[in-house]
Amino acid sequence: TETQTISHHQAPTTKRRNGHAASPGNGVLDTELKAKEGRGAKMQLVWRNIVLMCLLHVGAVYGFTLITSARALTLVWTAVCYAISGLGITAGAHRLWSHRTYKASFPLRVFLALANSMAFQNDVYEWARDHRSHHKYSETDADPHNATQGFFFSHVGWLLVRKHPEVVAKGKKLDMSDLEADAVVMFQRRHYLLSMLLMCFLVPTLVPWWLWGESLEVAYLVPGLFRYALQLNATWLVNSAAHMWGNRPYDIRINPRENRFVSFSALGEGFHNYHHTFPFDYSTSEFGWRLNPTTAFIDLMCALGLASERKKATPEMVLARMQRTGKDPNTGTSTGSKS
Ligand code: ST9
Ligand code: ZN
Ligand code: ZN
Repeated sequence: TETQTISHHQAPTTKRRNGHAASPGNGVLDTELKAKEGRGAKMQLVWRNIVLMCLLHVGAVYGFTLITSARALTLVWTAVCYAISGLGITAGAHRLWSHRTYKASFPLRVFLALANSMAFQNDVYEWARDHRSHHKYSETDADPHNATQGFFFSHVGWLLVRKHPEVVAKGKKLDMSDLEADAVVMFQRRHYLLSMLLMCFLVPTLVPWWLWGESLEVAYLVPGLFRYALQLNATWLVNSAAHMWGNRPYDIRINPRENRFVSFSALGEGFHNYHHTFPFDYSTSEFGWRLNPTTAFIDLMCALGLASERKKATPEMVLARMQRTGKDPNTGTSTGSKS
């Protein structure tokens, strides 16, 4: 069998929400917390995912050591693949399909769906369903990558275990009818396996091999596996690091934070306190193109007539919100530390 049951609270990295380290022997505390958190306290490991994720990262580290033997054009191609697949997540699955922050024409949606398959982060429909759950039920059991369960769980652990029943139960209440009505999204979902294999592995490998005679080994391991793993980790840092480290100028009551390092590696998606406060804003930040190539891309698409109707929080709205929720009511200061 590919799954195994472990006691959730005995996971080595688990820390209590209230700051106490997990103490498996303490029956009273355990029962109390289980009742409070509504957990059956079981997590089911999915061994297939654990093995594949380990193999991917071993391959990616080996790919990293091959960078010095790659042709210059292969390195440029690796960056191009990173940018295209990144936009498939940021401009596509995230800002367009999860949050509807702007409108995209048919050709742009086709490009974004292909770019999204290149990122291999599940199909757009599934990604958006999990992401809407993440915003609506943020940091509860119904949040697929609930950051109160620790760095590892919110980073990658959630992809290695069965989902908490609350994710499925509460997720069923989400309205997904807009995506069900989008032919591009449903086509990508139907043909996901094929489009993912083609875009995430075959195209990145075959282009450098055919066009400039790169070795198949380097072509598969550098723009293929290394680029894929790097981009997965950049994305996951939004769920882990940007829910733990950084300032909270817009809403001090929530955990998501402004993290410049994450913004840089995730094409502009690290302004996470702003984003959770104004999820409808197409720019996910008040600072325009600063550390935010995704916003520049959407603006370019609008200039070309391929996108329209960008939604944006006004400066007045942002200021009013900062004054209302951005400061500690007791000290009157904005802080980056965990409350
Ligand atoms: C990956 C995704 O990496 C990363 C997402 C990150 C999100 C970041 C967001 C941050 C903001 C944006 C920043 C972008 C930055 C980009 C930078 C780029 C440079 N609601 O899942 P199943 C139901 S993927 C409602 O199988 P299990 C539903 O009926 C990596 N219902 O549950 C579903 O059936 P169906 C590669 C829901 O068995 C059924 O339950 N992929 C919901 O517990 C079963 O669902 C992988 O590694 C919901 N939310 O399995 C694969 N969820 O779909 C990982 C579920 O038919 N996934 N239902 O309708 C899996 O193998 C499995 O999902 C599992 C759980 C083992 C994790
Ligand atoms: Zn978040
Ligand atoms: Zn979001």
